[in-house]
Amino acid sequence: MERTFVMVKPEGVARGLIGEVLARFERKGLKITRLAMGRVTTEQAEEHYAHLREKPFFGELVEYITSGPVAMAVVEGPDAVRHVRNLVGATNPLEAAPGTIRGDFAVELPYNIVHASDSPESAAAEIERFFGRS
Ligand code: IDP
Ligand code: MG
Repeated sequence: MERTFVMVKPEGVARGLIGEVLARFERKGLKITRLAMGRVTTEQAEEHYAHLREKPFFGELVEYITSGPVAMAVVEGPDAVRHVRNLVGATNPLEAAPGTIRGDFAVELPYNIVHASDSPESAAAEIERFFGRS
């Protein structure tokens, strides 16, 4: 069993896509074991996207992710990290295959509907960052 962290980003929440996004993980056979609405603080955003700090779009990215309410979930199952990344699709909506979340619901960066952890180690850090120690 593996755990991963998923966030429906502000435009996904604003567009009413929380249920649509989470349903895809459930339909796949994965389990949602934690769920919360919240706001990402600037401090959390800068930490969460630290790997992109040198990119020219970093400021815009932090502004975007802190711009409105988000939905956060822990999703569990065998190889949950890789299954969820497959369901989410490529980072750039232009490259995300139809049938994936980003391929079906997004058109341009940085607005790609959903975040999902890229490794079990990132998942553990992100779950602690957004849900706290459990
Ligand atoms: P990921 O979300 O698929 O893991 P990362 O490379 O970790 O992709 O990037 C984090 C987020 O930063 C992306 O989901 C997207 O919202 C934003 N982003 C990534 N690359 C670009 C870019 O070239 N321009 C604008 N935003 C970007
Ligand atoms: Mg990433």
